[in-house]
Amino acid sequence: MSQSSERAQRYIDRVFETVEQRNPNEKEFHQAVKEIFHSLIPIFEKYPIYMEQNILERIVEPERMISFRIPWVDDEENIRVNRGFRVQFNSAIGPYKGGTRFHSTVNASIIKFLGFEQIFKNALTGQPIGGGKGGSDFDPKEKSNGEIMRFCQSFMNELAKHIGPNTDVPAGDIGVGAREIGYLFGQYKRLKGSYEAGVITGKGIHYGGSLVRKEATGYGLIYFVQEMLKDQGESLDGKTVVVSGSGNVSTYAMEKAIQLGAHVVGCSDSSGYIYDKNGIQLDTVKRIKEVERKRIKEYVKEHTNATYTPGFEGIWNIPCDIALPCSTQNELDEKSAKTLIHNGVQLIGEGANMPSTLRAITTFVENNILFAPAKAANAGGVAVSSLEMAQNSSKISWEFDKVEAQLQSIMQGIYQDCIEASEEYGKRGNLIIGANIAGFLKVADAMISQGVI
Ligand code: NDP
Ligand code: 2IT
Repeated sequence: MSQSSERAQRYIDRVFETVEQRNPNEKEFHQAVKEIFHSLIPIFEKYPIYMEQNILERIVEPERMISFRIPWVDDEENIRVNRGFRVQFNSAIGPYKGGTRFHSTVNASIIKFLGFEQIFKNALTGQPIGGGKGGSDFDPKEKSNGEIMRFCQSFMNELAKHIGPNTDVPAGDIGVGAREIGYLFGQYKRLKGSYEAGVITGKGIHYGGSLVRKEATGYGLIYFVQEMLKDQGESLDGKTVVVSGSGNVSTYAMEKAIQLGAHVVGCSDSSGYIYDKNGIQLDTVKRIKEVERKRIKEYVKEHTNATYTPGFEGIWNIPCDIALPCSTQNELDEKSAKTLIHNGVQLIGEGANMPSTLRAITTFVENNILFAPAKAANAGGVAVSSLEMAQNSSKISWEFDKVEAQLQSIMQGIYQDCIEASEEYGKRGNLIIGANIAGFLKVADAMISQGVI
């Protein structure tokens, strides 16, 4: 090891220790930080200014972390209490921007890992958006429509004090889709007494939403995968694809993959997975999930050739060319990675945030599997959110084709930036290093220009 790389390593180790001490027991946050830090040594070797400016210690500390009580009344008139969060992580390149997650597992660690990832993802889009994230440990499953609405209103009663079109712009994530965004926006509008459409994204088309936002993360993921395959002289046509989850990201990843000629044979929810060797019938999945809000196992009642297996991790046993983890963090571990490789997988595209464990990632890299990391591959959602903000501030709405073309061009740009950064730092084709470096540099340079912030 050269002297400069030893120095860089010591700096990274010292800051990582501080992160562990300052944020005890936040294992997901530690994991996200570790994943990025690993990639940065070549930058610090080449440009010691980032160490001299102590950028790392600044960037891992949120500008602000808000935690609040959400009291609400259920249908049986019990008073319930949940905990809400918003992390306003970094505003060096624009207002805080990032989704809102409602899931029973949400805690400070989950929100901070998501907010931290969001900083670099948002930078990669090339749009002027900083990093933030929010959510609650509220579990939307089995709740009535009225309960969801009252919860959203109570959540917004506090959140409204901290957000705005030029300060912090939430959107959806797990458990927060068009219905919840509508309730959140409606309450914000009542509280403010003015129509500030750009305060939240993922809105319905009839009240300020953007065409293609619903499809954006899934479509964007497939556009990114398409670029990777193009570089290999290949395409999606005829590839066998498995997609975990059956929510927003999964559904539209499946839709675009099918449009491009892929054969999608499996998807899942948190209870189990389905395998349909004839190809998943997406209309059925959409009806079950988007309209009826039921479990994925209902699918096999209508498609009797398909099978349902309980336990969501088993989905990685299905042989495929392309695996797209699109449900949640750490859903794909080392064992599943080995199974996928054993079955001949060619490419992994992360639609979810941090879906692969660190050991799974190492396994894929060591076996030369093409790997699209989340912060690059799933950036299409937030990119179109930014286009929604642009439409809101100019008070016009763009046609579907125009937004979709911009999404594709943004995903191509992200791919190019990642490839170039991976090349410059000696690891051509390693998109993990490429994404981390390209995202980091944009934010770090903006921070340095703005003084000690
Ligand atoms: P949805 O709520 O629409 O769907 C989530 C899907 O994942 C469901 O099928 C759900 O199953 C499954 N799932 C959720 N949690 C778990 C869990 N703990 N274990 C197993 N399965 C689980 O969310 P999205 O599609 O919006 O989000 C999916 C992922 O993509 C998340 O990691 C999110 O952060 C990420 N993402 C989302 C973006 C967006 O624009 N929406 C943008 C970029 C990334 P069940 O219904 O049974 O819970
Ligand atoms: O993880 C993500 O990028 C999102 N949930 C979307 C964020 C957004 O602001 O559209």
